[in-house]
Amino acid sequence: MRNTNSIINEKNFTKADVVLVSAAYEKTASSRLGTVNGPKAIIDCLDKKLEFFDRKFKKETNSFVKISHKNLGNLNKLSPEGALSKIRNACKTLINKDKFVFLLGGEHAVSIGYFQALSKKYNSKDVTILQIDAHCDLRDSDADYSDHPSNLAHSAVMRRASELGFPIVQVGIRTYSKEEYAYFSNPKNKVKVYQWGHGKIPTTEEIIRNIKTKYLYITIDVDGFDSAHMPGTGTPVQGGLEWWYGIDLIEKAITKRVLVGADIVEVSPQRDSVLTEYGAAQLIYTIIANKFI
Ligand SMILES: [Mn+2]
Repeated sequence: MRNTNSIINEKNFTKADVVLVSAAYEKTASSRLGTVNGPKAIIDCLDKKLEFFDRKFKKETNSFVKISHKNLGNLNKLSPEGALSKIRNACKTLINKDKFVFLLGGEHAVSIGYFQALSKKYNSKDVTILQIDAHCDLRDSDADYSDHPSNLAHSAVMRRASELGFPIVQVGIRTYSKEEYAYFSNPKNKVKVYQWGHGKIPTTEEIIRNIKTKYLYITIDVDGFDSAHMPGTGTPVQGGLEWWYGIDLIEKAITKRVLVGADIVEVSPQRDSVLTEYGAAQLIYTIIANKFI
């Protein structure tokens, strides 16, 4: 049934163009908690609070894209392996039906499940992951700071992606460990890092030129953006992407490459500010508009 009063306008997944998959999962977060509440806060904003009209395309995106929502429930009750297998299976089923899956976290670890599903449908070497993030997330595990080390930790998510064979382009990076530095400095690993606060900020065109594949996946850790825009997140770092720079980068990337999947993670709703969930919802709606226009 269509509901034109909401951006989430299609109840039936099988009829949808886009399926938003909520993955409320937070097991390995390293400082402030709360990302388990991210998906619901984002969905609430998408449901009733955003303007439908896209001022770039002069159209209401929800009048020509069918958008559905699948909630995987509270994944914190499961083991990390169990939670990731649930995410992987949900993504796999939907992408095999040619649905565009937009995964909502949760901590960044949720993306591993999606990457695993994606690597079964595409040759990973043909899909560049464009990562907006303050952190590289290239650790082999979180053993250097956790009492319960895991190689499925949020700080290891891009290392797992790299091992699956995906080329990676990281944007907004402003902190990393010695181990991560060694990993991305090795050209064999195919990780291109654009740092903020360390030399000149690149043009968006330069970043797009370094996406060498036809296919593109976008993973947005909201802490990649400046904390003025995205204050509600688990591991904030000052001085991130300016809002319109981020939008320009995303829009250009989708125009020049074929977007096959996306996720947005690490939204940790704050008591006194709804800025982060509004921003995340707007990014999702903008990505869908640019993909389906
Ligand atoms: Mn991060």
